[in-house]
Amino acid sequence: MKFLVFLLLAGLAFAGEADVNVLARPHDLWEVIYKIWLVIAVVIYIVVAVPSLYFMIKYRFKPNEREVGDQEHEGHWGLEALWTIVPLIIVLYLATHGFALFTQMRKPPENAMELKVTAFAWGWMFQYPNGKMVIAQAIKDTEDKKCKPDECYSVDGVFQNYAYIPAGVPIKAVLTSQDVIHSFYVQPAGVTQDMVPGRTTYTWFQINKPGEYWVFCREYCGQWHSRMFAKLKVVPKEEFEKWLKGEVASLEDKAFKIVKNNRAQEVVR
Ligand SMILES: [Cu+2]
Repeated sequence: MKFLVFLLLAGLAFAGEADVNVLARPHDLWEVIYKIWLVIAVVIYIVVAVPSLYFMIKYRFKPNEREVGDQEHEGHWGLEALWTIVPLIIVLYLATHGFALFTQMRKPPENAMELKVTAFAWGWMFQYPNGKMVIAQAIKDTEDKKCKPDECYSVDGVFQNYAYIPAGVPIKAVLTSQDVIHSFYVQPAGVTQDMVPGRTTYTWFQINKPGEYWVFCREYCGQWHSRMFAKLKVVPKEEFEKWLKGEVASLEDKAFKIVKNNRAQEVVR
């Protein structure tokens, strides 16, 4: 019993140790659990498959041999106990560890910045704590099926739909949708969360390394689902603050006007 308690605590304690020097969180937690499950799954597979194969060959049907089956052996207590207790321990460990990681993934850190994200067919609206807004939507003629991701989002060769994110700061994304169900996927952080009309859901992530990262819709939502992506521009915190205050020329405003015009045309049509 003590051993079981130790195992449960070990699962919890281990889950708490996350490397903060990773590219993005909570992806690091997924990595940990993926590796552990993979090793355990492979070991179980070998333990089950190799003897099965051996017995299949050794005790295969042969005419006039053991045709009535084995009448002499009646189970083995030691073996029964072994293959009940060992899997039980493994399952308890996986369950506790999995639950501990799940809790971490559902609980945004205290200092998280709140970012409201609203999905629509087919694009995203990002709203920052001070009210600043970025609309990410394919702004080229979307009937041109050949336009590549960067082209669909560019005006005069400049990519427009950047949502700025401070590096190394946890972001709590509060999600909803204007029309149908979409799903918010932050590629490097490995988080996916449904965005449901009339409901608010959330997820959190943190990207530590400045750069450009993709956000995709992961719920098939209609004709241009495949165009539904945005780019996160992760910049150092000071740069982000400047951008947030509008001290950096905002290409997004230009994009917003184009989007508004496009949408107005759509309504007229
Ligand atoms: Cu979508």
